Amino acid sequence: MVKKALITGISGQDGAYLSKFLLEKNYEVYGLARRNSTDNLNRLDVLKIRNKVKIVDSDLLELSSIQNLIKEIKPQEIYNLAAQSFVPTSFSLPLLSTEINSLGCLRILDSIRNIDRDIRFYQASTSEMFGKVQEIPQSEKTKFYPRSPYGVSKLYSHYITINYRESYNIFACSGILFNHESPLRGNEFITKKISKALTLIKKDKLDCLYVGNIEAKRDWGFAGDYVEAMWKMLNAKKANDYVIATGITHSVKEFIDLASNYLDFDTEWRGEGKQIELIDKKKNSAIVKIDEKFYRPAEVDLLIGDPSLAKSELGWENKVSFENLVQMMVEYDMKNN
Ligand code: NAP
Ligand code: F7E
Repeated sequence: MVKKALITGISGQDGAYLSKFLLEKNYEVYGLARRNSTDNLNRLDVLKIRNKVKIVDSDLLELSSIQNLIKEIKPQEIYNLAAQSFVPTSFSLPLLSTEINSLGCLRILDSIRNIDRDIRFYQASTSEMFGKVQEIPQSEKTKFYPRSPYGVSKLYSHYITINYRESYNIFACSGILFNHESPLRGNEFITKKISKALTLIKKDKLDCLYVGNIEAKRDWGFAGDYVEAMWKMLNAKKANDYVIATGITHSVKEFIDLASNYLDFDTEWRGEGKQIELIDKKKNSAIVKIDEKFYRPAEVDLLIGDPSLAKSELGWENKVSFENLVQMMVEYDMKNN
């Protein structure tokens, strides 16, 4: 029997990679997308899968529409990837972010409870729930301390997923994924912002990149590797929650250094604190500067995950290294900008 999967957030980075992964496993893939005034399914074009998935019109804010979709499609698996996922926007739009991220998840879970409790459910949880970290590295047992409305909203969906598993015996998993990136990453996230801007500077189409806190450290992996973990969770013998990470951390500054190296810039950092600048020595001009507007009201300074449970129980391992990830993103942007 061909399995059917419903993916919310199919127009996003992970939605695109997960669709490709499931299609290769011969799933019938349905993607929940909200109506947009412009075409936002271009990631599916890049991966050459747009005409292989079935797009269904809905929104995580609309309960009856979600219920109808589940009744019509009868999926065996639902992957809830839809979210207001940009941390700074969660500070400016905290209520909307919570409506989508917290109650959106509950709307799906409660629909499963009422319609078909055999549907397996994946919730896209996040390392942002660790926030001001209480332990290094962070594992499934580490205490949470979110630092943004986004992190708090995701903590609700994490616990409601566990609650529906324990209360109603639904096969519901929460994947606590650390930052994962790709050439298809949204433009406002720091990795894509760096790779895109530095390639534009290289081509003399931009003078300077403005960023916020370059000392922040993240455990960055490749999105293509991480969607495999989502599928492994839903196809395991027992539902559980897993940290998915590389186990290695790097600062934003290190990301900038590596990306500029790949682009053959000859650079050096000059100055200190918020006055620091990255100088292109050939042109003797700054190509990276700090702009305070990119600092957050509360920062997550350091994330580094311990993925050993995912390795031992799911056989999941990270494949693409940090160095290869940076190279992949820079090469893609060199070709496409
Ligand atoms: P993304 O690129 O920002 O995609 C988010 C998706 O959610 C988009 O398809 C967006 O649709 C959709 N969406 C937003 N609000 C919606 C609503 N009200 N109804 C229906 N769809 C809605 O995010 P991503 O990087 O692929 O991440 C996927 C999920 O994993 C998110 O839940 C994110 O919070 C979580 N996560 C991501 C990371 C990471 O490093 N990437 C790490 C941990 C967890 P539009 O195109 O219409 O905006
Ligand atoms: O920031 C610092 C910023 O926006 C990373 C989402 O997918 O991963 C993502 O959240 C770091 C932060 O990702 C700029 O302060 C400095 O410390 O790329 P980001 P994020 O906030 O870690 C988690 C796991 C998710 O779940 C989220 O959905 O970089 N930073 N300067 C900057 N960040 C941005 N965006 N822009 C800057 O100019």
